[in-house]
Parts: sequence; C-alpha cells; structure tokens
Amino acid sequence: MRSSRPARSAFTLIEATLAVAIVAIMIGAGLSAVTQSQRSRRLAEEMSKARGLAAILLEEVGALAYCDPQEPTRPLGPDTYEDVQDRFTFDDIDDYDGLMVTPVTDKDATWLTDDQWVANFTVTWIVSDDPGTAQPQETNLKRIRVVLSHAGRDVYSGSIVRSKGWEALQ
Ligand SMILES: [Ca+2]
Ligand SMILES: [Ca+2]
Repeated sequence: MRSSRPARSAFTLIEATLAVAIVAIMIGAGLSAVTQSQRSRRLAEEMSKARGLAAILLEEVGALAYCDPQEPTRPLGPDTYEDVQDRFTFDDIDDYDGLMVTPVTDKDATWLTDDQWVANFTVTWIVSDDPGTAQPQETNLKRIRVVLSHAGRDVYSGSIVRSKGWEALQ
C-alpha cells in the first residue's frame, strides 16, 4: 500500500542556503590565498630590484675618494661647485650625504626605475667598535647608506664602509 504522504524534496531551503554559504566561504578563502600569493611574489620582486639598485648605487659611490681632493676638511655633503642634479660633479663619497634620487637613475640620468622608487643617501662618520652610531666629527671611517623605497614604503637598506687608511694603501 502506497503512502499518501508527499515525497521529501532533495534539499530543504535551509540546506540549500547553507550549501551556498559554504561554497561562498570556500571561494573567498581561495581568492584570499591567491591575493596573498600575488602579494608575496610582488614583495619578493621589489626586494630583489631594491637590492640590485643598492648594489649599483653603492658601487658608484664607492668608486670616489674618501674626502674631497680640493677641500678635504669640509663637512659631510656636497662641496663648492657640486650639483646634486649632476652626480658627475661629485668627487668624494660624502657628497652623497642627504641626496634623494627619484626616479632612481644612474649617473648618466638614465632611469633605472619608475617614478615610484626613491633612493635616499646618508653618509656618517662612525667608529669600528660602535658602527651603528653616527659620530659628530671625523673618525677616518665613513658609512654610506642608501635606502630604497617604493610607493612610500622602505624596501631595502644597504651600506658600505670606507676608511681613510684603506684608501692610502691603494
Ligand atoms: Ca666633493
Ligand atoms: Ca664632500
């Protein structure tokens, strides 16, 4: 004898709603993972680019003399007749102190980056047993630091140290 009770439908409205919600959550989690992965890749690319730029720029600075050939006792920074817009006029490593370059260019003013990149240089006198602290006067040891930033965020900081004594040995 057949029941007169109607057959139960496959899904109730609540079950269907729950299923939709679960699928939505899974899609959201998947998209979040993709976004996170893209962000990680972008940050790794930025870091790699910034390291390369720092190496180029510090090599450029490191090729110069420890102090200005004409004005060896001048304070840190560009000296007389030196132009921050033309790095060919620089002739010692501390001429870069306070220099900001954006977009980052080589000495020939060829763009190495888009205009979202900034390179900021600082040159300080240091002592070997406390290299993290800038000294107020000549120590015969200078640290040149360049910080590479992209879209307002610091990405990488690189530095080199030069001593006056090392230069005398060359
Ligand atoms: Ca100079
Ligand atoms: Ca100088």
